[in-house]
Amino acid sequence: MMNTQEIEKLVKKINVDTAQGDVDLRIQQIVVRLTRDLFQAIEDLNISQTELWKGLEYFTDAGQANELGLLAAGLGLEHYLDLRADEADAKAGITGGTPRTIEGPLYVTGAPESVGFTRMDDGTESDKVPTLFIEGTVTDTQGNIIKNAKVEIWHANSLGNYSFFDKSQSNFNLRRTVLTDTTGQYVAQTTMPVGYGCPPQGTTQFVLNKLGRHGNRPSHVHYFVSAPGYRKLTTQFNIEGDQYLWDDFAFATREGLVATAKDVTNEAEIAHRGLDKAFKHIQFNVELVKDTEFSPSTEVDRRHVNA
Ligand code: MBD
Ligand code: FE
Repeated sequence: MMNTQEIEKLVKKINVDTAQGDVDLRIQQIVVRLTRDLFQAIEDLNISQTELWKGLEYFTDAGQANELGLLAAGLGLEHYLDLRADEADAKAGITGGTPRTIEGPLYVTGAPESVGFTRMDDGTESDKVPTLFIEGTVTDTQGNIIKNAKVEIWHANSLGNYSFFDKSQSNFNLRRTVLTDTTGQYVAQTTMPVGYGCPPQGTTQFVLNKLGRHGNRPSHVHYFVSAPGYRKLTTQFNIEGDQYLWDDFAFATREGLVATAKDVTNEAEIAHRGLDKAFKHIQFNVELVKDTEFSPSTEVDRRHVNA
């Protein structure tokens, strides 16, 4: 058994005293801290050799399955980073605007772009699930409209799957970029998403099972919203009525981000949309906060697939 001081000394001996070439001091700081905390956890919990190797093998498998982003969502790491960002904003005196919530692991760059209106679905599910119209404005926190704001939207299909990751879907199905029109509005015609569930045989669900947890998300739609001079917003709305709304395995549902899908059955409104059956409608307005030189950055450098 080693005490904390001995562990501290050992870790320093291994990764600090041995340095010869250029040192990235930030990486050194993080590696020293994380190995120290790991050694300490091995002491405190008496983690066995087998347990240690199983843990490393787990990360190998999770990485090969490209599930580390999913694991970060499921273990609440991503939500925790949101809470920290909220705290940093509060300290900087930033209030108002649409709340942030996690990006999740399934964004893809390069989606088709249009102005004002976009049709997101490829039509293959039109008979299976209701059509959904999502409409909203992008404004500042004073309610002034923001023209030409970039609204990136992505969501799952009727099986809870996302295009690109689900190779059975067409390219960029349910992924679009729409710029707000001269009145600050955007309209997206799509199909009702169904909540995502972690692959049942996957590495993330494996660990969730050990914790007695499910791996389900409520039905939701993701957004990145940006405009010059404003802070970039990463958010989602989660849809009222889903059994997982407040039991999300990724903890993304937040007050202010719950949307109601209203049934529209009025014949004139159906005809006005060029449809022949009832559809669902969600209003999701976005408020962006002005950027200043004192605001904490909302840019996150994160690897994305460019499909
Ligand atoms: C998702 O669709 C999602 O949004 C998150 C956070 C994790 C897994 C799948
Ligand atoms: Fe999602």
